[in-house]
Amino acid sequence: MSKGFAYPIYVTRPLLPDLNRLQAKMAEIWESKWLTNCGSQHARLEERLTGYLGVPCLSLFNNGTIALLTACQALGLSGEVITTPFTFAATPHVLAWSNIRPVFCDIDPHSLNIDPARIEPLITRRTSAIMPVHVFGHPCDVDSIRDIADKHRLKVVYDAAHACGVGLNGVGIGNFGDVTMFSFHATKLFHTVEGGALACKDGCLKENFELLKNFGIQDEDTVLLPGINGKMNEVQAAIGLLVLDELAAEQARRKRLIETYANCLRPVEGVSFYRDPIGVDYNGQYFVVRISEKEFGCSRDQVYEKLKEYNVFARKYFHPLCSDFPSYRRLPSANHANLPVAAQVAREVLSLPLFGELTTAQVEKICSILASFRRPLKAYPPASQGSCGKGAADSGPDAGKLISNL
Ligand code: T4K
Repeated sequence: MSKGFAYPIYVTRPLLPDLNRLQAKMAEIWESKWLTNCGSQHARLEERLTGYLGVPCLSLFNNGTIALLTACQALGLSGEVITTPFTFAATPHVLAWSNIRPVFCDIDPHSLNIDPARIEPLITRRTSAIMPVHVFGHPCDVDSIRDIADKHRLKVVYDAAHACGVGLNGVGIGNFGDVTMFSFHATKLFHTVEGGALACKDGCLKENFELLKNFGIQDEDTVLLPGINGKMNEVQAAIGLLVLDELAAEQARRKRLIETYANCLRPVEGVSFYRDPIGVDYNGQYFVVRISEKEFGCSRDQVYEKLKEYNVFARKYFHPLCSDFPSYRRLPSANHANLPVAAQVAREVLSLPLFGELTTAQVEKICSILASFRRPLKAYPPASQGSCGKGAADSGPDAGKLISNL
């Protein structure tokens, strides 16, 4: 590929701990012959992460999705839960699997998180909770959400899949709401290959998580609850311990790259990005831009396709909106008339490559490739017939099975 990179540049790459250190860890596990069911690696990781996240209680899981499912079960959520359409599929799917109807609420045009001003009109007598997402790791308006939840006696379950290590005015992001879920998937800044956790303030709730993630088994003679298998195994936990050792350095590298992106893209008309307000300690999980077709002269879809020609694999997180999935698009709250901001944002967002191994020079090159696509508007026909690339079509099978009884 002469005009771009000679090798693919993906949106992310996992932080891989030193292989020799991993081998030593594996030898420890092999020696113990203890592979899962909450062994010593699990205990050590839980303790260290509780401190790192600054939360009162933490329970580890085999992935974030099962953790979120367990939170719904433990809190006894039912009926309807108000959430954002601008998230990964797992958020509404967890509700659907819990026989709960997701009610989609529009988002704030800056933070891209659920817009608290739009929540109250969606509350009905069936509403049991709000499930906001700290999307891309940027904190939600936690104070307004708490006020609404208190007023209507609703639970709040935060999906903080992207927000491991984020701080808000010196407080760990896992301290808001009733429960906060973190994802430790390989694509996350901190990871255990696959993994997740639930944070809460209440020791009794943590005990409930522990029971639920182990089939509801209390002891050899007692199975108290219909639980699930949500346990993180010893290999996952050991990898997590090693990744945790290297996290601060990875974050420092990513923060430098974010500054490079910001400096290079700030002057490019039609490209915008969000910076957290003062008081937010950002974790460096993503760098997301919005492409305004009107000002940039080229649509997000065209930019996405063109970047691939240069071996740059950005991602359209999160397009399509979850409310446009076949399983949900017939819900009244999924109507685009109710979600104007989310609908526009989903057409404009693009997650650019961000991981510690990238160099400043590579980021500068990605930015100059992207900026080179900019055209005075007249030079480009509308996106549907554009010369940059084809617009993505929103087609697919009709309403799916799962949602039919919601
Ligand atoms: N809530 C939210 C808001 C979430 O974003 C997620 C997950 C969840 C809940 C659920 O948490 P988990 O149950 O996953 O713990 C990825 C991740 O699989 C997913 O965890 C994540 N969100 C989502 C935003 O991104 P994909 O389908 O984009 O992943 P994939 O396989 O296309 O990977 C993206 C890029 O990462 C690849 O192009 C290259 C790189 N990569 C990926 C993997 C898996 C690697 O370099 N190595 C790897 O091993 O979903």
